[in-house]
Amino acid sequence: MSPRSSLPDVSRRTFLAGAGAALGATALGLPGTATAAAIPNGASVPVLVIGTGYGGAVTALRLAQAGIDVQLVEMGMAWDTPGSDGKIFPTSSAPDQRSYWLRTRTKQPVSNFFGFPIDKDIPRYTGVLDAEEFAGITVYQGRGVGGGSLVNGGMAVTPRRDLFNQVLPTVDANEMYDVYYPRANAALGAKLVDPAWWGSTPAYQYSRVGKKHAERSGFPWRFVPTVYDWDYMKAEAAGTATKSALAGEVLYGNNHGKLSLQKTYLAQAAATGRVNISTLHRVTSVRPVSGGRYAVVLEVLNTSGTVTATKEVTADKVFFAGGSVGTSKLLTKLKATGVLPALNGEIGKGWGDNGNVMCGRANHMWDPTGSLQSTIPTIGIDNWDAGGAFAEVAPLPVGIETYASMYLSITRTNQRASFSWNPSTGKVDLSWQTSWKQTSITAAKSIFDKINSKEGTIYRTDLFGGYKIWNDTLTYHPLGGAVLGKATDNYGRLHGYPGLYVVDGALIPGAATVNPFVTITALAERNIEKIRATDF
Ligand code: FAE
Repeated sequence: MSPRSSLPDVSRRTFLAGAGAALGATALGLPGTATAAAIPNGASVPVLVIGTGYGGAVTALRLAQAGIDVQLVEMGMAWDTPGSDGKIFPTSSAPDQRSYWLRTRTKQPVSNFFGFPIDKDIPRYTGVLDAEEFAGITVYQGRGVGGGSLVNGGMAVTPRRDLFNQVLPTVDANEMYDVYYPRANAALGAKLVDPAWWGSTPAYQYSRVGKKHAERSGFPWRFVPTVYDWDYMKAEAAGTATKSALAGEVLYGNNHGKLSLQKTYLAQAAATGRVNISTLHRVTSVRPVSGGRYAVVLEVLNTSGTVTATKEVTADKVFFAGGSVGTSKLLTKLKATGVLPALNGEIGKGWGDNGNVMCGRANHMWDPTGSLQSTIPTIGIDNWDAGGAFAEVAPLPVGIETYASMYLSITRTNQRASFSWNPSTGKVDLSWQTSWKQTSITAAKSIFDKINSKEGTIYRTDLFGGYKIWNDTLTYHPLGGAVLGKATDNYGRLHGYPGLYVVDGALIPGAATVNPFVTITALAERNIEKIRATDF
């Protein structure tokens, strides 16, 4: 891929189909949305996929390659057209309406800096990052064509093989490690950073400091592959390409360099000519109709989030790929309200936060982490066996020297929550309690208490408000809610309804031991291969 490349031509053509209908949005100087190609009311399709994240993209590609037409439905925007500033996505340091899904104030994971709150008011808009608030936890998710791949850190981590049975005990690990993980990693474009460049570029000084401190305290660490185009990042560093990872872009999308699903699975799917995507369409209901088919109700949204129309279409088969939260909420509602009463009692259960907890450490003045920090993490500290934590060394890309080392820890935790329908609010609740994060904090402390003691350093208390050391109120990695082998059979077929499938992070029971998107992708590859062979 050339340093200045963006979407491959074929996918641009498909995603840009119907740009005329985007006029309302582009006239305001906001990114457009390809709605002209949207599925018409009353349409009948063989396959409808709800959501365009990892599970949805794998499903669409593999079915389309087998000659099956696929209709993808995505509640978020297309993210294919620049706004009046010439950019599709804003930087992390200057969030605007594009940054958040229907919020009027930002909700940044690092909410304070030197103690001062940094969140700000923004116009309500169908932006790219959803900070969805439940009673005990905020769940960050991507919204738009590409789902979480639009906003995530790109860390493409395959779990340790010896831990896989704890994650998905009913899945054959040999098959996963011999066939589906390699297939997923190849299609995602996962690659390791060039260690020599990493060892010298100012952009990874923060990582090198993290490695040094881990080593000095006796912790194993490892490079993790990512889905960023490393040649592009080198060109950014050399000043020959427009900066993206080196300009603080990640949380609200990367304008360049990141191999989001738009550039990988979804581009390949578009190239088959068998895939159509309806953006700003939200699925609200799926019910059985005659002939073993399903009626799917869709709300059409404008960029303020207002429902402007409702459609009903029918499909032979429906794949739920709305992400752990999106799929679980929909299925929980449909079971509780009697629309899909034969779904079993496992719907909505087994949800977890992948043990996510964040913290920062204050380094000495002789250990600067650098004013230039790549937003794409490259290493993890592995203390899983001794302390139950895998910690990614994360950036704090604010453009000045902060002397901070940031970490997102993924920890061993058995805490699981359930989704339930609340008839009085007409919403789905989640039973997660903030206090359940204590297990994760204890696990993360197994690494950072030791490093602090060895280095003579302390935790930062100025980053999360209220002098908090731990950000224990969020997750980036929602998992579970329609668990494989429980709510579904061992390949994601929902019990009670032939032709309904779950293909996303909802299948994974609450924790993956590492960042989850490679496992979600590999599992989707495994399941769709079986489903395509036996159910079509
Ligand atoms: P997901 O990618 O969330 O896609 C679901 C899609 O469905 C979304 O586009 C939704 O808008 C759409 N949708 C939901 N409900 C509906 C509906 N009713 N109608 C129509 N559309 C709907 O699902 N993971 C890693 O492995 N490495 C990382 O470095 C990493 N960093 C992250 C950083 C951030 C800030 C965030 C938010 C996540 C990160 N993750 C990371 C998690 C990863 O992105 C996530 O596990 C996957 O995106 C989940 O994939 P799914 O296919 O389950």
